[in-house]
Amino acid sequence: MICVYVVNEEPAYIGMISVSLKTLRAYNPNLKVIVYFVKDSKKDSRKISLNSIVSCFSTYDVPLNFDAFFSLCEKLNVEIRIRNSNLNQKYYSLHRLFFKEIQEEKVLLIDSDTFIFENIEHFSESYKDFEFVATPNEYGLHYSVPSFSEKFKSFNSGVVFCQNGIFQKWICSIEKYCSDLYDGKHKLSKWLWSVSPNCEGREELSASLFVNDNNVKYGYFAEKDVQMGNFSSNTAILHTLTPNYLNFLNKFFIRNK
Ligand SMILES: [Mn+2]
Repeated sequence: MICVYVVNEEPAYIGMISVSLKTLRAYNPNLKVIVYFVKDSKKDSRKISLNSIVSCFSTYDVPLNFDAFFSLCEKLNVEIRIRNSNLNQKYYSLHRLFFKEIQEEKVLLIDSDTFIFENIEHFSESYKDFEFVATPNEYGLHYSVPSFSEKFKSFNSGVVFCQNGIFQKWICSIEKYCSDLYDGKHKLSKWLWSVSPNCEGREELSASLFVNDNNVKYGYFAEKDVQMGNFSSNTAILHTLTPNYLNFLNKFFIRNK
């Protein structure tokens, strides 16, 4: 199993991914990790909570630019692949399209707004019966998505384990789903615009649509492995969701430095 991340030139994201990689390496010395560093002049950053995150990092020794980040990756034995973005995209997460190049069979995708607390190499064994594994998404909890069955809880796509060629197929499906949802060409477009400001969450919804439309063998992460948004008990990976990031940074990282 390999771990993959993607980041752009936004200092807040560079800081967040640096913290995530430090925590990952602390418990996973042998895992292969690849980061796609996308040069996009910060074009595709989401415009939330980023300034306060940067000012918090700048008082600590957290990389906020490429040179400092590159040194950290060398130290942590993390491979960086630099790519230039010429995609006509409306959403940061579409930088994930560069993951098309990933050939490995078992892949764990990790967002930058995460903390890792344990060794995670057992994921490939624990989830060997599934092709796509993630945590349930927020709007899967608050709204039922029209056209999904009751028992299908839609996914958050911040931490995703894939195998069986599903990672590549999923990545290749993202762009069309996202642009169709945004442009009103998908049957769920109207619904998503009605429950989510600026049609946000289309990247997560596209993951759920991909799994649902292609009969992918899906599962959900156990709470001991991945938790999202809330931290209720011990877990290997906490996906904070960016607006909550600073609370957890103070709780888990800065305090214990
Ligand atoms: Mn996230």
